[in-house]
Amino acid sequence: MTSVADTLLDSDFADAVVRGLSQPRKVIPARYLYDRRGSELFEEITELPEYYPTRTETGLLNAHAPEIGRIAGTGKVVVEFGSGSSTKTPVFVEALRAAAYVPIDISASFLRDAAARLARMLPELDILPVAADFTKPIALPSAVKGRPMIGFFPGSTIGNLTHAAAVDLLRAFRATLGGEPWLAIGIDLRKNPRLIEAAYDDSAGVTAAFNLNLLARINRELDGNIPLDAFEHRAPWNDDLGRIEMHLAATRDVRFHAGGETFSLREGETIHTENSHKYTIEEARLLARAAGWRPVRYWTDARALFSFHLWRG
Ligand code: AVI
Repeated sequence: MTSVADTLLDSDFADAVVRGLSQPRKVIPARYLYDRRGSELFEEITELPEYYPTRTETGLLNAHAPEIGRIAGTGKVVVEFGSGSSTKTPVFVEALRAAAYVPIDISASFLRDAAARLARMLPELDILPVAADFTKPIALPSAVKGRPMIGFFPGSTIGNLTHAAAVDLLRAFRATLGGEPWLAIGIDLRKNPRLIEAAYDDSAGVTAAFNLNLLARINRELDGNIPLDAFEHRAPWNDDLGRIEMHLAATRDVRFHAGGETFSLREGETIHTENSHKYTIEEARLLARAAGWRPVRYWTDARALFSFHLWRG
């Protein structure tokens, strides 16, 4: 069934595609990678041998969530931003002995499924889902307003934003949580670029399928006729900007229509579809301060692949 949110999203998608493909450097915002198929492919990515972030962060949470509870205090309302499938949630809400859990996600259907799954696992937990765009300040359910809050933002999703947008988002989190909140956030670390490139261009081709699904989505939803065999996935490390990028590169000159417009790309020209910024520990702490948060503690794994931080508002 199509909800109001889905309908709004569709017209946003059309605008973003037409605008993004009309520019000299073609770009489509990364959030459009996540239709149902894209979300399924992303779940597959998280289990790939090369994709170290999910496994490493899960290890950090298993090892340190009780300590986070001891430092921040238990019995708070846990607000998860962009909760998705909520896979890392149980260990966190249990260690924090959460008074309630508020998952926020743009996809109402994903939210419903994840909340139902979590309710079966943790029947005692009060779950109050909110379908909203978490990049803007959000009014939380009145049942939890004014209660002590801890935001939960795992997965290094913060890395998908430019530095300026990341600061804005972290400020919006403070506004949403209100009072003197805490934030528990996962941030992927800068490391040997070869390791990062492998994580974003895996040997099984799942990340390539995830990226190319965006073109298939345009064909499906925006009446497009993009020849998918004229594009390939690329994931170059950009050392100056400290980020891995995803692009869809034309393997030959190509012309197609989508969203009622006609577009053409020369061989080698790309559509930029995602950035995933990597931070040093000091950069992550600076990011916190720039957004009005005070870094309290952080944890990393033995190989320094990934970091998990606790901040105070
Ligand atoms: C969702 N986000 C944190 C992922 C990342 O690692 O930047 C998205 C992703 N793109 C390709 N692989 C994973």
